[in-house]
Amino acid sequence: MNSLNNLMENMPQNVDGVIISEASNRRYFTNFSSTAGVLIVSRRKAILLLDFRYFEMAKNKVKGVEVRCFTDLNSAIGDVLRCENLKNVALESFSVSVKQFEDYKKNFEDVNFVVDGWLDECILNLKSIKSYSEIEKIRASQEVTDAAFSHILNFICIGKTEKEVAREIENFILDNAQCVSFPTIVVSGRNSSLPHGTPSDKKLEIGDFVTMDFGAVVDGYCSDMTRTVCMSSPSNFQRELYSIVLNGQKLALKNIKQGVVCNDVDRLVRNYFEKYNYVEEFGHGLGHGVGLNIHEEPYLNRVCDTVLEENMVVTVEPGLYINSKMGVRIEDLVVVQKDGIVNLTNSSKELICI
Ligand SMILES: [Mn+2]
Repeated sequence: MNSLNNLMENMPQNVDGVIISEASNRRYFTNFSSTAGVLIVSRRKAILLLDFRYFEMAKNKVKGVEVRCFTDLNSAIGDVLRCENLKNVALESFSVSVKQFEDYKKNFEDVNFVVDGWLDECILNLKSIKSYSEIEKIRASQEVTDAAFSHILNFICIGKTEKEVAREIENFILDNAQCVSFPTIVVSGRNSSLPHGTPSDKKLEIGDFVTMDFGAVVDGYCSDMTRTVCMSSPSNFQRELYSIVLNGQKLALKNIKQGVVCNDVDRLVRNYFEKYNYVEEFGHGLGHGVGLNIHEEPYLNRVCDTVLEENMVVTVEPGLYINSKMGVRIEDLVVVQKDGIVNLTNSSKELICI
Protein backbone atom coordinates (compact mmCIF):
# COMPACT_ATOMS: atom_id res chain seq x y z
CA MET A 1 0.00 0.00 0.00
CA ASN A 2 1.39 3.43 -0.79
CA SER A 3 1.78 6.16 1.79
CA LEU A 4 -1.23 8.14 0.58
CA ASN A 5 -3.63 5.20 0.85
CA ASN A 6 -2.20 4.52 4.26
CA LEU A 7 -2.97 8.07 5.35
CA MET A 8 -6.51 7.87 3.92
CA GLU A 9 -7.25 4.64 5.72
CA ASN A 10 -5.79 5.80 9.01
CA MET A 11 -8.05 8.84 9.35
CA PRO A 12 -9.84 8.73 12.70
CA GLN A 13 -13.58 9.37 13.04
CA ASN A 14 -13.16 12.98 14.11
CA VAL A 15 -11.29 13.83 10.89
CA ASP A 16 -12.63 13.95 7.33
CA GLY A 17 -9.68 15.57 5.67
CA VAL A 18 -6.16 16.86 6.20
CA ILE A 19 -4.18 19.83 4.96
CA ILE A 20 -0.50 19.09 4.44
CA SER A 21 1.70 22.11 3.84
CA GLU A 22 5.15 21.16 5.16
CA ALA A 23 7.43 20.70 2.14
CA SER A 24 8.93 17.29 2.92
CA ASN A 25 5.51 15.91 3.89
CA ARG A 26 3.99 17.15 0.64
CA ARG A 27 6.89 15.59 -1.21
CA TYR A 28 6.49 12.33 0.75
CA PHE A 29 2.87 11.80 -0.24
CA THR A 30 3.07 13.06 -3.83
CA ASN A 31 6.67 12.32 -4.87
CA PHE A 32 6.74 15.89 -6.10
CA SER A 33 9.04 18.51 -4.69
CA SER A 34 8.07 22.19 -4.55
CA THR A 35 8.90 25.14 -2.34
CA ALA A 36 5.23 26.09 -2.00
CA GLY A 37 1.87 24.42 -2.25
CA VAL A 38 -0.74 22.56 -0.25
CA LEU A 39 -1.91 18.96 -0.36
CA ILE A 40 -5.46 18.26 0.77
CA VAL A 41 -6.40 14.65 1.43
CA SER A 42 -9.85 13.26 2.18
CA ARG A 43 -10.83 9.62 2.64
CA ARG A 44 -11.38 9.26 -1.09
CA LYS A 45 -9.11 11.67 -2.90
CA ALA A 46 -6.00 13.81 -2.79
CA ILE A 47 -5.66 17.24 -4.38
CA LEU A 48 -2.35 19.05 -4.76
CA LEU A 49 -2.60 22.83 -5.08
CA LEU A 50 0.39 24.42 -6.80
CA ASP A 51 1.18 27.75 -8.38
CA PHE A 52 2.14 28.42 -11.99
CA ARG A 53 5.85 27.69 -11.42
CA TYR A 54 5.17 24.03 -10.67
CA PHE A 55 1.82 23.28 -12.30
CA GLU A 56 2.92 22.01 -15.70
CA MET A 57 5.71 19.86 -14.30
CA ALA A 58 3.44 18.37 -11.63
CA LYS A 59 0.60 17.67 -14.06
CA ASN A 60 2.93 15.43 -16.06
CA LYS A 61 4.68 13.81 -13.15
CA VAL A 62 2.29 13.33 -10.25
CA LYS A 63 0.29 10.10 -10.23
CA GLY A 64 -2.79 9.29 -8.19
CA VAL A 65 -3.26 12.88 -7.03
CA GLU A 66 -5.33 15.57 -8.73
CA VAL A 67 -3.18 18.62 -9.45
CA ARG A 68 -4.73 22.09 -9.55
CA CYS A 69 -3.18 25.44 -10.31
CA PHE A 70 -4.00 28.32 -7.99
CA THR A 71 -3.55 32.06 -8.10
CA ASP A 72 -5.14 32.71 -4.72
CA LEU A 73 -4.23 29.88 -2.34
CA ASN A 74 -6.87 30.66 0.26
CA SER A 75 -9.73 30.59 -2.21
CA ALA A 76 -8.34 27.39 -3.79
CA ILE A 77 -8.25 25.72 -0.35
CA GLY A 78 -11.75 27.03 0.36
CA ASP A 79 -13.05 25.52 -2.90
CA VAL A 80 -11.67 22.10 -2.05
CA LEU A 81 -12.96 22.14 1.53
CA ARG A 82 -16.43 23.12 0.28
CA CYS A 83 -16.65 20.79 -2.72
CA GLU A 84 -15.34 17.81 -0.80
CA ASN A 85 -17.51 18.75 2.17
CA LEU A 86 -14.61 18.66 4.62
CA LYS A 87 -15.79 19.95 8.00
CA ASN A 88 -13.21 18.47 10.35
CA VAL A 89 -9.76 19.08 9.00
CA ALA A 90 -6.51 18.00 10.65
CA LEU A 91 -3.42 20.22 10.44
CA GLU A 92 0.26 19.49 10.97
CA SER A 93 0.62 21.09 14.37
CA PHE A 94 4.42 20.58 14.24
CA SER A 95 4.85 22.85 11.26
CA VAL A 96 1.85 25.16 10.83
CA SER A 97 2.77 28.54 12.30
CA VAL A 98 0.54 30.29 14.82
CA LYS A 99 -0.09 32.96 12.18
CA GLN A 100 -1.11 30.37 9.60
CA PHE A 101 -3.40 28.67 12.10
CA GLU A 102 -5.10 31.97 12.95
CA ASP A 103 -5.54 32.67 9.22
CA TYR A 104 -7.09 29.25 8.62
CA LYS A 105 -9.58 29.82 11.42
CA LYS A 106 -10.43 33.29 10.17
CA ASN A 107 -10.73 32.32 6.49
CA PHE A 108 -12.69 29.10 6.99
CA GLU A 109 -15.01 29.86 9.86
CA ASP A 110 -17.30 26.87 9.38
CA VAL A 111 -14.41 24.37 9.44
CA ASN A 112 -13.30 22.69 12.64
CA PHE A 113 -9.50 22.40 12.63
CA VAL A 114 -8.14 19.37 14.45
CA VAL A 115 -4.72 19.89 16.00
CA ASP A 116 -4.61 17.00 18.44
CA GLY A 117 -1.31 15.67 17.09
CA TRP A 118 -2.82 12.66 15.33
CA LEU A 119 -1.70 13.83 11.89
CA ASP A 120 1.84 14.58 13.03
CA GLU A 121 2.20 11.20 14.63
CA CYS A 122 0.69 9.43 11.64
CA ILE A 123 3.09 11.13 9.23
CA LEU A 124 6.14 10.61 11.45
CA ASN A 125 5.34 6.92 11.79
CA LEU A 126 4.78 6.44 8.08
CA LYS A 127 7.93 8.36 7.18
CA SER A 128 10.13 6.54 9.68
CA ILE A 129 9.62 3.14 8.03
CA LYS A 130 11.10 3.23 4.56
CA SER A 131 9.83 1.46 1.47
CA TYR A 132 12.15 -0.53 -0.77
CA SER A 133 12.44 2.34 -3.24
CA GLU A 134 13.17 4.87 -0.49
CA ILE A 135 15.96 2.65 0.84
CA GLU A 136 17.42 2.38 -2.66
CA LYS A 137 17.50 6.18 -2.92
CA ILE A 138 19.21 6.49 0.46
CA ARG A 139 21.67 3.78 -0.58
CA ALA A 140 22.48 5.68 -3.79
CA SER A 141 22.88 8.87 -1.78
CA GLN A 142 25.26 7.18 0.68
CA GLU A 143 27.28 5.77 -2.24
CA VAL A 144 28.02 9.33 -3.35
CA THR A 145 28.93 10.26 0.22
CA ASP A 146 31.31 7.29 0.51
CA ALA A 147 32.85 8.27 -2.81
CA ALA A 148 33.29 11.83 -1.52
CA PHE A 149 35.25 10.43 1.42
CA SER A 150 37.57 8.40 -0.86
CA HIS A 151 38.03 11.53 -2.95
CA ILE A 152 38.91 13.73 0.00
CA LEU A 153 41.55 11.29 1.26
CA ASN A 154 43.52 12.08 -1.90
CA PHE A 155 43.03 15.82 -1.43
CA ILE A 156 43.53 16.39 2.26
CA CYS A 157 47.05 17.25 3.42
CA ILE A 158 48.91 19.36 5.94
CA GLY A 159 48.58 23.06 5.08
CA LYS A 160 45.10 22.86 3.54
CA THR A 161 42.47 24.80 5.47
CA GLU A 162 39.29 23.35 6.95
CA LYS A 163 37.30 25.49 4.51
CA GLU A 164 39.27 24.19 1.53
CA VAL A 165 38.60 20.61 2.57
CA ALA A 166 34.90 21.30 3.17
CA ARG A 167 34.56 23.01 -0.22
CA GLU A 168 36.26 20.09 -1.97
CA ILE A 169 33.84 17.63 -0.33
CA GLU A 170 30.86 19.77 -1.32
CA ASN A 171 32.07 20.21 -4.90
CA PHE A 172 32.44 16.46 -5.24
CA ILE A 173 28.92 15.92 -3.89
CA LEU A 174 27.46 18.63 -6.15
CA ASP A 175 29.11 16.97 -9.15
CA ASN A 176 27.60 13.59 -8.29
CA ALA A 177 24.29 14.27 -6.52
CA GLN A 178 21.44 16.74 -6.31
CA CYS A 179 22.91 18.76 -3.44
CA VAL A 180 24.47 18.41 0.00
CA SER A 181 22.17 17.28 2.79
CA PHE A 182 23.55 19.91 5.21
CA PRO A 183 26.52 22.29 5.33
CA THR A 184 29.67 20.18 5.52
CA ILE A 185 31.51 20.10 8.84
CA VAL A 186 35.31 19.97 8.78
CA VAL A 187 36.98 20.64 12.13
CA SER A 188 40.62 19.99 12.99
CA GLY A 189 42.93 19.97 15.98
CA ARG A 190 41.37 21.74 18.95
CA ASN A 191 38.36 22.71 16.80
CA SER A 192 37.50 19.02 16.55
CA SER A 193 36.21 19.17 20.12
CA LEU A 194 33.26 21.15 18.71
CA PRO A 195 30.83 18.48 17.43
CA HIS A 196 29.12 20.88 15.02
CA GLY A 197 31.86 23.45 14.52
CA THR A 198 32.03 25.42 11.28
CA PRO A 199 34.97 25.05 8.91
CA SER A 200 37.44 27.89 9.43
CA ASP A 201 40.59 29.19 7.79
CA LYS A 202 42.66 27.10 10.20
CA LYS A 203 45.24 25.01 8.37
CA LEU A 204 45.56 21.30 9.04
CA GLU A 205 48.63 20.64 11.17
CA ILE A 206 50.77 17.64 12.13
CA GLY A 207 49.04 15.66 14.85
CA ASP A 208 45.56 17.08 14.21
CA PHE A 209 42.50 14.95 14.37
CA VAL A 210 40.26 16.05 11.48
CA THR A 211 36.54 15.29 11.78
CA MET A 212 34.50 15.49 8.59
CA ASP A 213 30.69 15.19 8.69
CA PHE A 214 28.84 15.42 5.40
CA GLY A 215 26.14 13.98 3.19
CA ALA A 216 24.45 14.08 -0.19
CA VAL A 217 20.88 14.23 -1.45
CA VAL A 218 19.80 11.89 -4.26
CA ASP A 219 16.23 11.99 -5.52
CA GLY A 220 15.23 13.94 -2.41
CA TYR A 221 16.76 11.45 0.02
CA CYS A 222 19.59 12.34 2.37
CA SER A 223 22.69 10.52 3.52
CA ASP A 224 25.00 11.32 6.41
CA MET A 225 28.42 10.11 7.49
CA THR A 226 31.31 11.18 9.68
CA ARG A 227 34.92 10.10 9.75
CA THR A 228 37.83 11.31 11.84
CA VAL A 229 41.33 10.99 10.39
CA CYS A 230 44.73 11.90 11.83
CA MET A 231 47.31 14.13 10.17
CA SER A 232 50.53 12.07 10.39
CA SER A 233 50.93 9.72 13.35
CA PRO A 234 48.57 9.79 16.32
CA SER A 235 49.72 9.88 19.92
CA ASN A 236 48.95 6.93 22.17
CA PHE A 237 46.14 8.97 23.69
CA GLN A 238 44.64 9.68 20.24
CA ARG A 239 44.86 6.01 19.32
CA GLU A 240 43.10 5.04 22.52
CA LEU A 241 40.38 7.70 22.21
CA TYR A 242 39.70 6.65 18.63
CA SER A 243 39.45 2.98 19.49
CA ILE A 244 37.03 3.64 22.37
CA VAL A 245 34.70 5.56 20.02
CA LEU A 246 35.01 2.88 17.34
CA ASN A 247 34.31 0.05 19.78
CA GLY A 248 31.35 1.99 21.18
CA GLN A 249 29.99 2.31 17.67
CA LYS A 250 30.56 -1.37 16.89
CA LEU A 251 28.74 -2.29 20.10
CA ALA A 252 25.71 -0.27 18.98
CA LEU A 253 25.79 -1.71 15.46
CA LYS A 254 25.86 -5.23 16.91
CA ASN A 255 22.81 -4.58 19.05
CA ILE A 256 20.50 -2.68 16.71
CA LYS A 257 17.64 -4.74 15.33
CA GLN A 258 13.87 -4.72 15.14
CA GLY A 259 12.26 -4.67 18.58
CA VAL A 260 15.05 -2.80 20.39
CA VAL A 261 14.09 0.46 22.12
CA CYS A 262 15.95 3.55 20.86
CA ASN A 263 17.08 4.83 24.25
CA ASP A 264 18.42 1.39 25.18
CA VAL A 265 20.88 1.53 22.27
CA ASP A 266 21.95 5.02 23.32
CA ARG A 267 22.42 3.88 26.92
CA LEU A 268 24.49 0.88 25.86
CA VAL A 269 27.11 3.13 24.28
CA ARG A 270 26.92 5.69 27.10
CA ASN A 271 27.57 2.94 29.67
CA TYR A 272 30.45 1.62 27.59
CA PHE A 273 32.10 5.07 27.52
CA GLU A 274 31.56 5.44 31.26
CA LYS A 275 33.82 2.46 31.85
CA TYR A 276 36.61 4.68 30.54
CA ASN A 277 35.39 7.60 32.65
CA TYR A 278 33.99 9.43 29.66
CA VAL A 279 30.59 10.86 30.66
CA GLU A 280 30.40 14.54 29.75
CA GLU A 281 32.56 13.90 26.69
CA PHE A 282 29.67 12.23 24.84
CA GLY A 283 27.26 15.15 24.98
CA HIS A 284 24.92 14.36 22.11
CA GLY A 285 22.57 11.56 21.09
CA LEU A 286 23.81 8.39 19.42
CA GLY A 287 21.91 8.86 16.19
CA HIS A 288 18.82 9.89 14.27
CA GLY A 289 16.53 8.80 11.50
CA VAL A 290 17.36 9.92 7.94
CA GLY A 291 15.08 10.18 4.92
CA LEU A 292 13.67 13.18 3.07
CA ASN A 293 14.87 15.09 6.13
CA ILE A 294 18.42 14.89 7.41
CA HIS A 295 17.11 14.58 10.97
CA GLU A 296 13.84 12.76 11.52
CA GLU A 297 12.21 10.07 13.63
CA PRO A 298 13.32 7.88 15.28
CA TYR A 299 16.05 9.36 17.49
CA LEU A 300 18.66 7.18 19.15
CA ASN A 301 19.01 9.33 22.24
CA ARG A 302 18.39 9.28 25.99
CA VAL A 303 14.65 10.00 25.76
CA CYS A 304 13.23 8.45 22.59
CA ASP A 305 11.23 5.35 23.51
CA THR A 306 10.38 4.35 19.95
CA VAL A 307 10.78 0.65 19.28
CA LEU A 308 12.98 0.07 16.24
CA GLU A 309 11.21 -1.55 13.32
CA GLU A 310 12.37 -3.22 10.16
CA ASN A 311 13.33 -0.71 7.43
CA MET A 312 13.86 2.26 9.68
CA VAL A 313 17.04 4.05 8.59
CA VAL A 314 19.20 5.56 11.33
CA THR A 315 22.67 6.97 11.86
CA VAL A 316 24.95 5.59 14.54
CA GLU A 317 27.38 8.33 15.49
CA PRO A 318 29.04 8.19 18.88
CA GLY A 319 31.69 10.79 19.60
CA LEU A 320 34.03 11.82 22.39
CA TYR A 321 35.09 15.45 22.71
CA ILE A 322 37.90 16.59 24.98
CA ASN A 323 37.31 20.30 25.65
CA SER A 324 39.57 22.58 23.61
CA LYS A 325 41.83 19.67 22.72
CA MET A 326 40.35 17.21 20.26
CA GLY A 327 37.37 15.14 19.28
CA VAL A 328 36.49 11.93 17.48
CA ARG A 329 33.19 11.01 15.86
CA ILE A 330 32.42 8.01 13.65
CA GLU A 331 29.06 7.86 11.90
CA ASP A 332 27.48 5.17 9.74
CA LEU A 333 24.04 5.00 8.17
CA VAL A 334 22.18 1.72 8.69
CA VAL A 335 18.91 0.03 7.82
CA VAL A 336 17.23 -1.78 10.72
CA GLN A 337 16.39 -5.41 9.95
CA LYS A 338 14.65 -8.23 11.80
CA ASP A 339 17.91 -9.74 13.01
CA GLY A 340 20.36 -6.88 12.78
CA ILE A 341 21.28 -4.15 10.31
CA VAL A 342 22.39 -3.50 6.78
CA ASN A 343 25.17 -0.92 6.92
CA LEU A 344 24.86 1.48 3.96
CA THR A 345 28.22 3.09 4.77
CA ASN A 346 31.14 1.29 3.18
CA SER A 347 34.11 3.53 4.06
CA SER A 348 36.80 2.13 6.31
CA LYS A 349 36.63 2.92 10.02
CA GLU A 350 40.17 1.99 10.96
CA LEU A 351 42.12 5.08 11.99
CA ILE A 352 43.46 6.61 8.79
CA CYS A 353 46.73 8.54 9.16
CA ILE A 354 47.56 10.97 6.38
MN1 LIG B 1 24.22 12.66 11.61
